[in-house]
Amino acid sequence: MNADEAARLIKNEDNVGFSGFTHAGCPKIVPTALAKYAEEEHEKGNPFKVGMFTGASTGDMLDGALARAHAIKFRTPYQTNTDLRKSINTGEVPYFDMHLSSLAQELRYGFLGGVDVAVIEACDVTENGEIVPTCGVGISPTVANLAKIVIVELNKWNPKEMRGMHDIVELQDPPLRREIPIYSVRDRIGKDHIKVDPSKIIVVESNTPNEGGGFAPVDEVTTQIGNNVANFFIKEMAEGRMPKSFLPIQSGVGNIANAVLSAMGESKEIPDFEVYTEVIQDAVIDLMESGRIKFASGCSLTVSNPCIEKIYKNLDFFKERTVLRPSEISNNQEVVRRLGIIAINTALEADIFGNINSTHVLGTKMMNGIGGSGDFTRGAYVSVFVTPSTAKDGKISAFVPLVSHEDHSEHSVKIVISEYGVADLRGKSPLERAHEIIEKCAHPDYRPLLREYIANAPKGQTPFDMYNCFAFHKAFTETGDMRNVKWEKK
Ligand code: 0RQ
Repeated sequence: MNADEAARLIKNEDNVGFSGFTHAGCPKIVPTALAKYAEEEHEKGNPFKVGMFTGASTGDMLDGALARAHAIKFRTPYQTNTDLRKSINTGEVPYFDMHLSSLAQELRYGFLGGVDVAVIEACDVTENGEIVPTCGVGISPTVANLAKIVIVELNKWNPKEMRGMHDIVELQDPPLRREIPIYSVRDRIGKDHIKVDPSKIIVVESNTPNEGGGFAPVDEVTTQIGNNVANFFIKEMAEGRMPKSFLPIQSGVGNIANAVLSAMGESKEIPDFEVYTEVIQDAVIDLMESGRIKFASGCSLTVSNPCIEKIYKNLDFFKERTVLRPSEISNNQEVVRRLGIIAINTALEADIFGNINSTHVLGTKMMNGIGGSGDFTRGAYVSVFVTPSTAKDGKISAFVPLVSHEDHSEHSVKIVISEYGVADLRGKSPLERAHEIIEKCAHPDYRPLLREYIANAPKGQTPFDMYNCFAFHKAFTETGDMRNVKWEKK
């Protein structure tokens, strides 16, 4: 079929599962055609909206196009698209933020309604129903199995020789679930394709480039954060808290995470290492080429277009060193805890006790979502959160008396790192943690204010002043700068 015909198989109110993870591996021409179809229906006065299940965020041709067409009934899990974010924050699109590893099983459990149609980008599809994904896997095996119709967007921009890079498996559900037999980053436990009943497959051919943008260049602050992370791990090894052979790394998404990985790769004292993560970003590929990263297991190749073109030109080299898994495996807590993953994720905001807000600006507006950060943080050998000490030219402190939204609690967060230093929260009481974060990580402009908050708060296990815990946020909302904080007297 062509994309327009295939899009018309999707009905108003259907739930649609899409392939991919970030922009990597997402279908493009069928969602674009679906958005056009929705607009045509709206012009005729007909309702047309679909529920959307994805692996993580997607490209603009999917999330962006459907948001602009006002065609989204419901959306889960992670997202990063500007237009979709606007629709969520105006209240137009109901959005359910959840841990990425849980979505596949919750779809199978029936917690989120059925999956009517799956749209899967593939580099190959066979007559007997074998579908080979492209550079992102996400929830594809599950939505392909659950859906009544599977639209395969066969995108020739991706070489079919990618076959062999994936390790596709779906978990058995309780009470029959067994252990996941991954004992090292390199272990493969599944097939090189997704298998579905061929009678439900529709193929749409395409030749459409990826939507992979680049990263912000590394600046002084991100370089310093990266160096602080690398130095922290060097010290951990020297003091015997980290095996000398090192442990596999998970690193989050975005500019800071990319810069942190580069810094770790450049450090001469950190041995060559492996990556067990969800998104494999450009820095991993560069370090693989230089030999610093020996192997990467992930859910997607979330790389810039020049980088994916480089991978496709040298596929044999990268296939030997990379495996792409479904998100329920790449982010699985059982495997994370067994392998002893070092989890490094980025916070939007942290409080002085070590609670982390990864998702909500000023407690209200959704940024991206929790993504896989919770999947890795809770089970990690050591969980690290990194953040610049301030945002918006110093007007926002990343370190506040109380987070305005909580994604990761003080119980899961071990280390916090800014450009100023490293706060080690392990084994410390809330008050000790507060002093550690204020003196090591907060920006010097904000340190006296945070000390004042602690000094004036009621004493107890956790110094918590209900009259002033959001005074920084109030100052920013009223004056545009958290430094203008005024404490409320009681
Ligand atoms: O705004 O874009 O207007 O300049 O937030 O911040 O510093 O560029 O950082 O690109 O690394 O993203 C937490 C969003 C960081 C990301 C977050 C503003 C800041 C800037 C972006 P501008 P940076 P990054 C696996 C792991 C959650 C999920 C996760 C994220 C913009 O890392 O989504 O960890 N993490 N997944 O100015 C208001 C604050 C702010 C603030 C920063 N306190 N208040 N604005 N900003 N701090 C990935 C997957 O699951 C797929």
